[in-house]
Amino acid sequence: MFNIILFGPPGSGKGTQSEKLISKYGLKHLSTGDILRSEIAGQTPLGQAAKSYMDKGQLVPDEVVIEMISSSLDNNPGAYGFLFDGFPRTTAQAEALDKLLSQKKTEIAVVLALQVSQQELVERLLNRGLTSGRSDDVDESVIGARIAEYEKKTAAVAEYYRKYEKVVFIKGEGSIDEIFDLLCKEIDRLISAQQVSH
Ligand code: B4P
Repeated sequence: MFNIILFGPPGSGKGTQSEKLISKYGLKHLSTGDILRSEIAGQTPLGQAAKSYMDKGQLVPDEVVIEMISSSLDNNPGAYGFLFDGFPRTTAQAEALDKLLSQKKTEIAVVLALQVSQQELVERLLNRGLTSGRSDDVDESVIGARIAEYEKKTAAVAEYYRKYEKVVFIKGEGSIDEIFDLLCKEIDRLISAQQVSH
């Protein structure tokens, strides 16, 4: 299996680039943000609980998202690999993911970390808020809270994977295609290295 984490602050392009990467590499896309939004749309108890956190720009509790990812992994036994988008967002989530993957005799190949300035993040999210209907994109104070959550709880995830030398930083500013090319170069390099070692 070949598993990637696409990492970065809110608005860094994770969702945007994931769509292109899964179609090129045939990976199964697991976006905790998308799963949570579909639970909200379906007005499930999980969605109703998650909405109160998301509307404030806060992270949803670890147990909830870890359980969601665990079921998604179980529901896709034949996948060639997974692209994790927006997960893990805390060190506890990263530890849980490593455990889940090792039970399936696999691991994370690489963490591709998109780097974007704070000013650009805020501009992109406010811009998406004009059309997305996402309540967490319209209010600048909620966007500020999401970025603060990232700094406080999520940035540490890059440190966690750096210990295992799995993090590659990618410039996340420029055109969507330019960034996609940078991501593909890294992935292609890893895939050829894996093929040589087997
Ligand atoms: P997510 O759905 O993961 O979304 P995101 O962080 O807002 O953004 P993403 O990075 O995917 O957006 P993109 O840049 O593609 O999270 C939403 C909420 O869900 C969180 O705040 C949290 O409450 C909850 N949640 C999710 N996962 C969780 C977890 N694991 N644990 C706890 N809570 C969790 O798009 C942004 C905009 O930028 C778009 O309009 C796009 O068109 C634009 N854009 C992208 N690339 C661009 C480029 N190169 N140039 C210009 N614009 C660009």
